[in-house]
Amino acid sequence: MSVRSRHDFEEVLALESSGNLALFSESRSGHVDVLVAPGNLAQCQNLLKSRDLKFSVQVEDVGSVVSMERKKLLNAAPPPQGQMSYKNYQRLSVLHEHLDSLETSYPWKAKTFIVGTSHEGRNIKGIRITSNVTEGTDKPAIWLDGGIHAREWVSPATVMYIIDALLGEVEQDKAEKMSELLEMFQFYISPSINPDGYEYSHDHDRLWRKTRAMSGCKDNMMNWFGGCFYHVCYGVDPNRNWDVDFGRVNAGKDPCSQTYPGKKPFDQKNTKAVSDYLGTLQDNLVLYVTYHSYSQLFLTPLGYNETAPINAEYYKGVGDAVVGAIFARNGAKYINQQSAALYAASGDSADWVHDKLGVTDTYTIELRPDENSPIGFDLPAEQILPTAQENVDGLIALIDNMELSQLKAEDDADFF
Ligand code: 0X9
Ligand code: ZN
Repeated sequence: MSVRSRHDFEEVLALESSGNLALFSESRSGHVDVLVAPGNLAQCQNLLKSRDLKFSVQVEDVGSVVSMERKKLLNAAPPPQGQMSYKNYQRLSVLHEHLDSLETSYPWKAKTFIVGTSHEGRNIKGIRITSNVTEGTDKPAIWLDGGIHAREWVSPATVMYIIDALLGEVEQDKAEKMSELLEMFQFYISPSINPDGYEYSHDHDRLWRKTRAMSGCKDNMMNWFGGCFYHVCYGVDPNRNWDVDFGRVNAGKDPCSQTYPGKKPFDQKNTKAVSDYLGTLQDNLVLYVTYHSYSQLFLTPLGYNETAPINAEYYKGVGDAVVGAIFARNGAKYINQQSAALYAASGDSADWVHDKLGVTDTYTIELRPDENSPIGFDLPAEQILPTAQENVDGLIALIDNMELSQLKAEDDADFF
């Protein structure tokens, strides 16, 4: 559906709030995808026409596409215990067991850690990778995370592949480069930082985005007995829940909304745990990258404010190097732009690390498919591998071109 103005978008949000449709993607270059239940179709079409909102049908029956994927997944055997496969999307237990097995295989390079636990008690697991992981070190730290949005399945898969690449399980022709990176940096990587949502999107609702804690009453309406007038809402948008410009823009007021930021910053166990952990790394942290899908974008600071930052030229240079490297791998075109140019949104993780931890290099990457894809979150499993591969190359280009590497190159030049 086309959204030509903020006003159009407000109309769509109002239709979401009245239960006529569900927002399916955020608004991207003048359009937004919405999901309409069969029973609401006629009424919804009339409402859109009466508001002069232009629309077309992208997918007639989303349910059948999702259930076909589900059937395929149920038929596919999971990889043997401890192993990973990129032929299919994997459950949380497969990701976690693979991290454990990597720690066993590479005891001098890899050590798992627990960031914290989720509302439903699942571990938020991570792996620290560096050349001398058994010793304490003051090396600059790089944090990568995936899966903050539940339905963006290619994100945890890509982050797992990056872990495998750093350790030489895949991309073996890059062994020399990887050992250079592990000499210079310590990587902290957590592939699934919204584990309740991720599992829920596998078991119950493929298109679930948020966390899973009870978040309030529909339209904030309570009844006389202290219950909800309409119904209870679940989940908070974990990428609106960070303590930066909280709740100001692109953050739903209704607890049932897809972008509901929560009652207050960090009231979700997962965002609290991840931000606390990041805080402990502050002195060393030089790069933060969070992987989302979809639209094929490399998003640079800031995301809550469209004003260009003073170092816009620097971000342009880094981003161009990244999208160039991504393109060179498999020919996929990603766009390099300021995060708020997609849409301004308050309370996201990259902005918090940027503003509150004072890290210059904080980026959000929107993985495949491109923005015109009809069911963007449901990227066909055959595309997991190329997506992951191009993002190994993208990450290397990012590290090679970021401020710290440039400073180091200058130091080395002075030295000789
Ligand atoms: O809306 C989001 O949180 C991200 N897009 S997604 O479709 N994966 O949900 C984009 C975050 C970029 N940040 C800002 N624009 N602030
Ligand atoms: Zn996302």
